[in-house]
Amino acid sequence: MTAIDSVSKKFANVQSSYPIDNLKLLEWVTEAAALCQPDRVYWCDGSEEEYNRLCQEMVDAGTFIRLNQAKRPNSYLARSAPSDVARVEDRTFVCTKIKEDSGPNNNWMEPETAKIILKDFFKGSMRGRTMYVVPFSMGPLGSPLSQIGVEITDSPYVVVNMKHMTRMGKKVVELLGTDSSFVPCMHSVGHPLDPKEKDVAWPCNPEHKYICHFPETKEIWSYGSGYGGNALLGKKCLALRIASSLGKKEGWLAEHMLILGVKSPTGEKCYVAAAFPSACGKTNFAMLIPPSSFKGWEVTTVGDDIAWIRPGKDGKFYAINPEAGFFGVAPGTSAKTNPNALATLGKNCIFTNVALTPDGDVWWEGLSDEAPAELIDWQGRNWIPDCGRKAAHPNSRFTVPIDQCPSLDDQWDNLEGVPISAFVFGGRRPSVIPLAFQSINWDFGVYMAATMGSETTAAAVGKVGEVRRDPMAMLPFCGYHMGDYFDHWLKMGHMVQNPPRVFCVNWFRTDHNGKIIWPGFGENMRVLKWISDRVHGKAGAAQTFLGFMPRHKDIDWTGIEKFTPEQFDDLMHIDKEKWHRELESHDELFNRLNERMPRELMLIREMLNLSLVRDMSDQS
Ligand code: TSX
Ligand code: MN
Repeated sequence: MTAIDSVSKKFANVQSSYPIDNLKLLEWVTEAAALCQPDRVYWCDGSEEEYNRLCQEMVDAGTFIRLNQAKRPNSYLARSAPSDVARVEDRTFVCTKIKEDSGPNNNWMEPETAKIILKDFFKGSMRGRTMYVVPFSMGPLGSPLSQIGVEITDSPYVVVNMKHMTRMGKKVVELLGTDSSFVPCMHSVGHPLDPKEKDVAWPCNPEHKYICHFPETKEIWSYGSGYGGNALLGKKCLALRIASSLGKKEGWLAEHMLILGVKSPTGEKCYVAAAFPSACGKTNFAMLIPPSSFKGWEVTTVGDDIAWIRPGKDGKFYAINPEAGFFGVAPGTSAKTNPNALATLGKNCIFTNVALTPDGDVWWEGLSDEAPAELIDWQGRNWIPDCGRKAAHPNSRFTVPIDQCPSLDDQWDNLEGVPISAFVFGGRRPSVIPLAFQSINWDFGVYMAATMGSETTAAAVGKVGEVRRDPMAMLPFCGYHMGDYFDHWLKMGHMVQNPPRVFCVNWFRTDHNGKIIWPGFGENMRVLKWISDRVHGKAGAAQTFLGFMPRHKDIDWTGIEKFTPEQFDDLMHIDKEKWHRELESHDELFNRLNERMPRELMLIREMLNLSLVRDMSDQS
C-alpha cells in the first residue's frame, strides 16, 4: 500500500471522481476530517453537473429557491439568517507571532492560542454534514501570479459560489501535482447536526464567529458564518489579507482595486487600476459605458474588486484579477446606473437576500424607479411599497461568472496580466477633494492614497460629516501593519523604472445647497479620457499645490455643454482653510500608525502644510 492509499483509507466515506496524488493535501484533508467528524467527505471536481446537483440539493433542502427559468435562467435565491448578512470585522483576526506586526488596523491573537481555540470549535463541527474539499486557483490556471488554495467547508452554498468566484475543481488538483503547496482554508458554518435533527435553511453559529488569518504560515480558519465575505475564503481572506502579506515579503502588491481598459478612437489602449472605499460605485466604474458623444472610445472590464500587481521585466507594473466572478451589492444596480452589470446578471446567478417577485424573479431597491406592487422580502415576509421596510437587504449580493459581462476585456485572463499605466484613488468627499488631479510623483501619490477616505453618510455609523480614513481602501483588508504597508508602496514605486501615474478623483462634491455637482456614471468618461490623455502625454493641466489639475479647456465637454465653467470651478476649487484642517486630520491618522509611519509621508505632510500656510499669509 502506498503512503497515499494509507492516508485515504483512514476515512471510509470518501467520494472523489479523480485521483489525488498530493500527499500534503491528502494528509491535511484526512486530519481535517478527523477533527470535524463529518458524515462524508466529498472532493469537488468543479463540473457543471456537480454545480447543478448541489443547487438541486439546496432547493430540496429549502436553502435555495429556483428563480423563473424563462426570466432568470439557471439562477437561484438564498435567504441568510438575519444575523449573518455581512462581514464581521470585530471577529476578524490577523494572527502573527508579534502583535505589532498585525498593526492597529487588525484584531490580533497569538497564533498558537488562536489554533487551540479554533480546533476546539472545529472539533465535531461538521457532524451530520458533508465535508466538501474545494480546490481553487486565484488567478488564471498556471499563471506565475496565481495562488492555489483549498477550502474545506461544510456548506454547499460556499461550494457553488466558489465555482462562480474562482477557477475551481479537479484541474486545480492536477496543477498541484504531487508536491506543490497550497493555502489551506478551513471553513465551517459551526452548526453540527445531531442524529435526526432537522437542518435549517441557513445554518450558521449566531454566538461564535472567528475569521482568522495566519500570514506567517499561510493559513485561514473561518468559523460560524456562511456570508460570502466570511466564507468564500479565496476572496477577502486569501486574495487580500494573506496575499497582501505575501506580496510584502515577495515584492508585489495585492490591492482592493478594480482594473479597467481604456481604448481611444485611434486605438491607443491603457489599463487603469482604481481603489475606492465602499459606496462609491466601484463596480459601476469598472463597467462604465462612455457617453454617446465619445465615439470610438471603449472601456473594458478586467476586474471589479481585487488586483494582484507585480513589476514586469520592462519596468512596468502588470496586474491580474485573481477572481473569476463578481460578488456584487445588488441594491442600486440598474439599467441606468450599470447596464453592463444588469446584462451580466441575466442568467447563471446566485442572489442572496434580495426580494422575490410574484413571477419568480428578483428585485431590489434601485432596480426600477417604482417597486412592484407586491414582493416577498429578503426575510421571506410579504412586502408592499410603503410598508416601511426594505425589500432587499442593503448588503444583498449576487455571484455570477465574469465571462458573462458584456464589457469584459479580451486580456482579462492573460497569464502575464495587463500593464498598468495609472492608479486612481477615489472617495466620497462633499468638499475639499477636487473632481480630479494628478500627483506630481510616486511618493506624493502614495501620500494621497494613504490619506483617502469617505465622509460618513446617514446610512453609516458614526458622526455625519466625519471623514473616515480608508488608506487605499485597504483598512479592513491589509494583513499586516498599515505603516509597513505604506512603506511597501513607496518601495514598489522606486523598484520600477516607469511606475504608473497616480490620480485622485471625487465624484461626490456638493454645492452650497448640498447638491452633488458632478453627473457621474458615464460622464466620468470625461475624467477617464483626461487620465488616458495625460498617460499618453496629450492633455494639459495646471500646476497647483496638489499637483496637476485639469483646467476647463483640458476636459472634453462635447455632449454636456449645459455643464458650465462655473460649475467646473466649484468642482475644482481648493479651499485653503479646509485644506489646513484636512492636513491636521492626516496628522491624526499618521500618529495612530506611530513609529512604523514612513518618514517620507510625514515630511510630505509637513511640506504641504508649510506651502499652504505661505499661500494663506500671501493672500492676507
Ligand atoms: O456609482 C456611482 N458612480 C460611479 C459610476 C461610474 N454612483 C453611485 C454611488 C453609490 C454606489 C454615483 N452616484 C456616481 C458615480 O459617478 N455619482 C453619484 C452621485 C449622483 C447621483 C445621482 C445623479 C447624479 C450624481 N443623478 C440623478 O439621479 C439623475
Ligand atoms: Mn471589495
